[in-house]
Formats: sequence, C-alpha cells, structure tokens
Amino acid sequence: MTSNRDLVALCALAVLSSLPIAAPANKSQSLQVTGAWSRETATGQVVAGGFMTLTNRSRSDDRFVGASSPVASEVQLHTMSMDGGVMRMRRLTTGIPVPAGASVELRPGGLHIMFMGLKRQLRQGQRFPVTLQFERAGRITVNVAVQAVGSTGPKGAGHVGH
Ligand SMILES: [Cu+2]
Repeated sequence: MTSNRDLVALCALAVLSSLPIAAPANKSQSLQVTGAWSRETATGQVVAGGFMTLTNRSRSDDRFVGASSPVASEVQLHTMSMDGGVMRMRRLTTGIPVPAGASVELRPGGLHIMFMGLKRQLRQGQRFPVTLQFERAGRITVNVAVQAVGSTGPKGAGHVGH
C-alpha cells in the first residue's frame, strides 16, 4: 500500500528532478531566431539566400558569427548594398552585431545568410535545419521554411512582391 507520505515524496522528487532539465533552456531564450525562410531553387542551382529575424532579449550585446546546415557545404553571412547604382553582395567575415534589446532583420536586399554549394534542390513547402552560432548565446538551431521563388518575406508577414 502507498501512504500519503510516500506520494508527497514522489511528487517532490519529480519536481526536483525536472529542474536540471529546464535550466539550460533559459540561456538560449535570451536570443530568439524567428521567421526563418528561404526560396525554392531551380535544378542545378548551387546557392540560396536565407532570411530571418534575430532578437536579443538580454542586456548584453551579442554577435551572429557563423552558420551551418546539412543542405549546404558552407553557410556564409552576407550583406547587399547599392554601389554606384549596382546591387552588390559582400561577405561579412566579422559577423553581424545583435545589440542588447534589439532586433536585426535578415531580408532580401539586405543582410542575409547564403547557403553555398547546395547538396540538394530546395522545394517549396519543405523545411530544413540551420544552426546559427552566436558569440554569447552559443548555437541555436532553427528550421528554415522553403517558400515560392518570388517570395519577399516570411509567410504571413504581409509582404507583397516587387
Ligand atoms: Cu549572398
């Protein structure tokens, strides 16, 4: 027979044993990665852009320093800017600052990640993982939603094509 005292002890044990599991999650919640998306690629296409919003909810500045994904041989950090009337893409080798309390948007025509050496075609409706590396928050893995070729923003964000 199980006494009342035994039940209380079991309950306390369950609560206590759950604590070490819950604790590590808090660290990565200080930096949130939302709305990650990419575009469907054509057969033979070897590069694709990746877009998302990085939100730093902590009181410390952070920096997005690198990324990797099983779909690409390399993932680079890029920016696009106008240079004498021409859109130019540039690799950012020192990362992208994510200041304390700020959001940084990676979007077409601006900051983005670039999947180099795609190992397979990206098809609309699929999801694939990408792991982002931050100086303070560490590694964060999110799923990238593959959208239609002409997409200009994450699904449901109300963006209209140019
Ligand atoms: Cu690029």
